[in-house]
Amino acid sequence: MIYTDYAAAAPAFADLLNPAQRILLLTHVNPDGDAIGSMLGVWHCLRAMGKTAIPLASSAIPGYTSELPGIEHVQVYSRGMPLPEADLIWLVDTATLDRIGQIYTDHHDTLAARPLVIVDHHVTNEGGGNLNLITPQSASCAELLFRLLRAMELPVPPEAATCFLMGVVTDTQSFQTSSSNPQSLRTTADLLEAGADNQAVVQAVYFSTPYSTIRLTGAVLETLQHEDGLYWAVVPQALMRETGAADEATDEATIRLQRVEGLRAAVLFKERADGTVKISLRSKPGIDVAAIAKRWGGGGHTQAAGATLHMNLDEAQQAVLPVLREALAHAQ
Ligand SMILES: [Mn+2]
Repeated sequence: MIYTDYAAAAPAFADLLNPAQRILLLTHVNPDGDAIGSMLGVWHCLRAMGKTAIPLASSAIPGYTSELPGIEHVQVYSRGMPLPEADLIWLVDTATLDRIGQIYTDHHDTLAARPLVIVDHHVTNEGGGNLNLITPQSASCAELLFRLLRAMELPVPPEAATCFLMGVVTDTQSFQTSSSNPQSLRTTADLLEAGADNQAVVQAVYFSTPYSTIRLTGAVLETLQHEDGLYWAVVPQALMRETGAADEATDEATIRLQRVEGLRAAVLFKERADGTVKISLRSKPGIDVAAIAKRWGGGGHTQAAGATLHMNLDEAQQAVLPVLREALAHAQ
């Protein structure tokens, strides 16, 4: 069953959740603030209900989430680890099951054998769970979860509210994204009233950038090229090594790219240690980058999407830039 409205979904979620005692919480690989904030916010709520919940990240958490309340309970999966016992799996902020990463690769049979609930806001999510709430209009998964839990009349402790606020603030970039809407602002007001620590989130997201990230961002912006409204930059693996920047550090460059006047679409090509190339696509309304990312098995949102390309940096640029040029030409 796929719901798009949290209030309509609430009774069905309560039916599945009430008998469950051990709940495994999962989210996407290379988790961002919305992934971790969503997962940990739900964890606090389930714990307040007296349930055992296990938040398991597929890969390392971003540095700015490292001080969220309860973060020490998040386990990080490593290859070959057994999957914790659970009678329900709750997947958040993840468009497709294979986006769970190595956990999916190692345990897809186990995952398929257990009841799965999905709450997500990615437009490309096709709803592979036994029960799904998918609301692409929601600017973050965290705000959708908060509204769902409230509709289920479940307790949302202040620590949960702080985690959910992390999701809202990072996915909307503090209400700068085109997905930000009156509902996100109302939900944020409710989160603050529920005791969310806004200053802690703001400090972590905006005033704790590692020096190595700033240095990397400068070097990446040196590679910036453009052609009409199309902007792109590259991050060779050597640059990651030279600056010692963390994997998530390139997010800062992606945010900077979007600030250029007259930009219609942008792409950051990042060479990963395994030789694949991660593309991060951003666009202005009228250009659907989720559809473009899908060509290479990626996904995301209409104005912000990504994919992994199994080719080198040069080949990736030769593959992606013509597709973007065509998308821009068609949108004119
Ligand atoms: Mn999200």
